[in-house]
Amino acid sequence: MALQSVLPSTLSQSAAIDSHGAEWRDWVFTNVRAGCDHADMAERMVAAGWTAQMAAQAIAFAAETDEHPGALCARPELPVIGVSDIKGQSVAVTMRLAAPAIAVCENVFSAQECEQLIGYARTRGLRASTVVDETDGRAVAHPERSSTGVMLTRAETDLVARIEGRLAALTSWPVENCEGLQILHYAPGQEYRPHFDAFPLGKAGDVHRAKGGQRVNTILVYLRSPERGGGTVFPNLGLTLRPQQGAAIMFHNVDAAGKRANEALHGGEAVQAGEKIVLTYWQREGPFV
Ligand code: PD2
Ligand code: ZN
Repeated sequence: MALQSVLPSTLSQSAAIDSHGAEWRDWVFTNVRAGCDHADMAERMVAAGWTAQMAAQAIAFAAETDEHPGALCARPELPVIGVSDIKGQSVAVTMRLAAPAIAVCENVFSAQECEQLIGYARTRGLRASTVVDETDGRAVAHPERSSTGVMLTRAETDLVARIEGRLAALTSWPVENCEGLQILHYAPGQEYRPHFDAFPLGKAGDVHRAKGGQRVNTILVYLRSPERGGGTVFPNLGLTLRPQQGAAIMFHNVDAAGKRANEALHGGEAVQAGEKIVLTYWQREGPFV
């Protein structure tokens, strides 16, 4: 009996992504990670000679796997130990970890800037915080996150634009690749249990990664320190950092291959006395629109 030409339809997804060579494999991974529309990608691939089925399999594989062999994921370069002038502010980097990259920076904001941001956030109104549902990607209220907060838009005021410009200068990462500043308030008993800021790969994260790709780096700046509790914890590193007004901690959420870093699991411990107000800033792989 003659052999039937069934090879393309029976190739596994991982074979499909390798079927047109390394350059195409990297192209598929890079565009999926950057949040490009899958239908647009498939159209481009078919125009270049892929079958629609192979293109769909290759795209599905890149979207579902944690691995991106051989490709590097761009991440902000965190500052080195020492004191530097960052747009007129004398910032001291007092702690650095190599992997995942973590930096603690003091005096990123002045006390006056912290209070001005708090005042502005209050005029905007604080609402119950949400989390990204790991199965369908929706933003939902969750007992693991009991703070209230507000999300600002980029350059919403002169102060906000100045702050964004300073965080960009500190990490050499463009403001265009960043979400708006988020300001969170924690009263006694409120917390944010350990979680990842990087979006899940695959379907649940698609809608979020479609706008600018992965959250490659997180910056937290403490605007008001609680009297007790409220530390930022990294359970997989056995590390807890104390909130200190005007200080920032920043950390990579993904490794060099774009895979979610287990060590980047982090949380905000329950405040025991006083109030904690913190600013969160997420830096994406590409332009965030
Ligand atoms: O508010 C915090 O301490 C905190 C800790 C961990 C906030 C976030 N993550 C966040 O907003 O992702
Ligand atoms: Zn977080």
